[in-house]
Amino acid sequence: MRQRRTLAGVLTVAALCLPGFTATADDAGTTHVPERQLTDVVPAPVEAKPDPRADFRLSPFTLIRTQPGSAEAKRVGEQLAAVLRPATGYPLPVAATKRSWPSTISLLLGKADPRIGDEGYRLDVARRGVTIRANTAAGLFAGTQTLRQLLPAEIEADRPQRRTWTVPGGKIVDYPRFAYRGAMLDLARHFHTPDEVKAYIDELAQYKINHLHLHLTDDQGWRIQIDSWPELTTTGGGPGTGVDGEGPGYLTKAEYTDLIGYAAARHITIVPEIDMPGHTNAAQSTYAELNCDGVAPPPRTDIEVGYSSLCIDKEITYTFVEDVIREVAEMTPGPYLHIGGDEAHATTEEDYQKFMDRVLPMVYKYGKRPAGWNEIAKVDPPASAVPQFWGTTNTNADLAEAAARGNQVIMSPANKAYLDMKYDQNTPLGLSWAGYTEVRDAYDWDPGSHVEGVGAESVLGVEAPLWSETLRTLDDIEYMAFPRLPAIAELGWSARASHDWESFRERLAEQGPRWEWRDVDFYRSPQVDWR
Ligand code: IFG
Repeated sequence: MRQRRTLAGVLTVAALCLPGFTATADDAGTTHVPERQLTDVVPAPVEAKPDPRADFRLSPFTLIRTQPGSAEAKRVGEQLAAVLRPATGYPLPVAATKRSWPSTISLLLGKADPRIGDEGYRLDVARRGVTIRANTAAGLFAGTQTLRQLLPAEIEADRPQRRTWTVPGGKIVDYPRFAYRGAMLDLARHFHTPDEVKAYIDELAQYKINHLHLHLTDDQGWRIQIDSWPELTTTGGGPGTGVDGEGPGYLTKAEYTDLIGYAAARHITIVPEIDMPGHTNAAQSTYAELNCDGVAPPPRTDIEVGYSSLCIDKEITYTFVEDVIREVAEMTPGPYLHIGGDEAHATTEEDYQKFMDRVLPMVYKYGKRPAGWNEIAKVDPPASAVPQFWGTTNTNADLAEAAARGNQVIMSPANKAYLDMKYDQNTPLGLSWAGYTEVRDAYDWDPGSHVEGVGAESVLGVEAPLWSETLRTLDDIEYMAFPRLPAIAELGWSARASHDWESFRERLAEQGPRWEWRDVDFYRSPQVDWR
């Protein structure tokens, strides 16, 4: 219906453009009800107190103000401006200044609620402006992800949209339940390019994921350049490598380092995985000397597992492993180095123990904290090693004993968190060995009590692995990851007390239009009433 252009209407529009004037009542005088509610955020914030009288409206005069003297805070401000400028068409200048102006988004460090720790934040939305306070830039960055979700979905457009940009008024205090909130991408079965990985990182950051585990080596392909063993990538990552021979592909050291920086700017730590002593056919088909009989097996492009093993009794095996660990550690600023350890069915228990007894100390020697799939729990690893649970049961004696010894566990149960599991029998991509996993399966479990004998105090966090046997493109990654990755992200971040499927599925439905604006090729699960 065409609005009558009354004088009052014109005056209201003019007033709206005045800096700092944020009408919460339209010309009919009713309270302006924003499309977004303060609680419409994934992951669910710890505390959210709406105040409908305090809606903030972004305007062409809005300034983004950051903590003076903090380059990191300034970067968060610039990143926020880069997100908000395209769809609003507003200049949104970023300034490091103590002065507060009408219509300001302030990103400030310190004097926030002591509960928020290193990654939490406090978000205050008022008519005159928005303030995000945190103890670190990571906390400010988390707060800006929440602010982004509080704006209408059109904010995700890449060109100006003619509409008002209202943020619902109120206060949020928010901080994560678990320190480690991860996703894993398998680059070995199918190589995904640095640009595809960066696009995935952009999506992960919006759900407060803070670790990306890269599965860099396996039977089908070796995907990380190692100077001391150069054939690993030129052959092991060369033409014809990967499932169905889809290769070539590997990360040069420069590309790996660039990915590290790209992730770090979004407060995501890269966790590299060199899988051993099993899942090693790419290395062994490249270097014959790595085989007990000195004969290189043929390259493999099928998806069988458990048939390969490094030669446990040959010294060159440990020279190889140490060279690889050293070079990967040197280019990885993050604290973790994942050594795999899964499905070593071609390695005897005794040899597995022998191998791990020699290799785990190498990880520490090069300054890293070892992680490994939960099979490493059986070798009685150092208490700081991190077993990653990928089982489909709720019991695992070795894991419970490791937890009792003080090991912290990453929870990735394959029948809940494996994003390569089909949604149902009609899903064109993915596998189904752990069963079908719909959105509710990914959401309705508790990492803090999932495995008997592994209580919340023994859980470092959660991770959603995406194995790439059946994936080829970024669309494939997005189809399998969305909408289940946000479910795992909420389990990692939100308070257990707020865990509620009905609330989550409502909030997830609000994410749909945002994914559409961003061309995220998500699965429209029948369990969600998509907008
Ligand atoms: N298990 C294997 C992966 C991958 C996966 C596919 C682990 C730890 C099945 N190991 O998961 O290499 O093939 O769902």
